[in-house]
Amino acid sequence: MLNIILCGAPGSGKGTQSAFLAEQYGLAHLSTGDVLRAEIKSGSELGKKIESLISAGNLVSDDLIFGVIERFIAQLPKDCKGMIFDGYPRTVAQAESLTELLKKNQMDAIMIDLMVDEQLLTDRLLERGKISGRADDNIDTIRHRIAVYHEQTEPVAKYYLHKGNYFAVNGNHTVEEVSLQLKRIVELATR
Ligand code: B4P
Repeated sequence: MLNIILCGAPGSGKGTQSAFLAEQYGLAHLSTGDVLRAEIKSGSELGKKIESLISAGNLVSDDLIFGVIERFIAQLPKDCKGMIFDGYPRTVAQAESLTELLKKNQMDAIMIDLMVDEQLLTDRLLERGKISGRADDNIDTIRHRIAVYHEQTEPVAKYYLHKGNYFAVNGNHTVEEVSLQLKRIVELATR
C-alpha cells in the first residue's frame, strides 16, 4: 500500500498536488481542510466552532482531527491502493497518533514536505482569496497561519526526518514541475 503524507505551509500546494497524486496512483485522498470546511457548510454547532478557529488562522484540536482520520481509515474499500493525507498531520501529537494508527493497521507512510518561499505563499493565497471566498485567505489571517505553521507544523518535518521516511520537494516551481518532482520521489521511495 502506498501511503503519502503531504505537508507544507499554507498555500504550498498540498491540495493541488494531492489531487495529482491521488489521480496518478489511484489513492484515496483525505484533505482534513476539506472535511472541516464541509462541517462548517453543514451549519452544525461543531461547524460553528471550527469556523471561528479557521477564520482566525488557528488549527482545530488534535482530538477532533483524530476522529476524522479514524473514520476515514475505517471506511476504506478492501482493494484500496493507498492513501494520501493532505494537510495532516499538522502537529507532532497528530503525527504520533497517525504512526500508532497506521501501525495498528500494519501500514506505514512516506512524508513529503513542500518547501515554498514565504512571499510566494502569501501571493498564492491572496490570489486564491480573489475567487475562493475562504475566510482565511486574507493578509492578516495568512500571516498568522504562516506563524502557526512555523510554531506547530514545522516540528512535524523533524519528526519524520528522525523516523527516516522524509522527503523534501522544492515547491516554488510551476504546478507541473512540482508534480514531476513528486512523481520521481514516489518512484524512488517505492522501488
Ligand atoms: P488546508 O485546507 O489544508 O489548506 P491550505 O494550507 O490553505 O492550502 P494548500 O497547501 O492545500 O494550498 P493549495 O493547493 O490550495 O487548511 C485550511 C485550514 O484548515 C488550516 O489553516 C487549519 O485551520 C485547518 N486544518 C486543516 N487540517 C488540519 C489539521 N490536520 N489539524 C488542525 N487544523 C487543520 O494552493 C494554494 C493556491 O496556490 C491555489 O490557488 C493553487 O492554485 C495555487 N498553487 C498551488 N501550487 C502552485 C504552483 N506550483 N504555482 C503557482 N500556484 C500554485
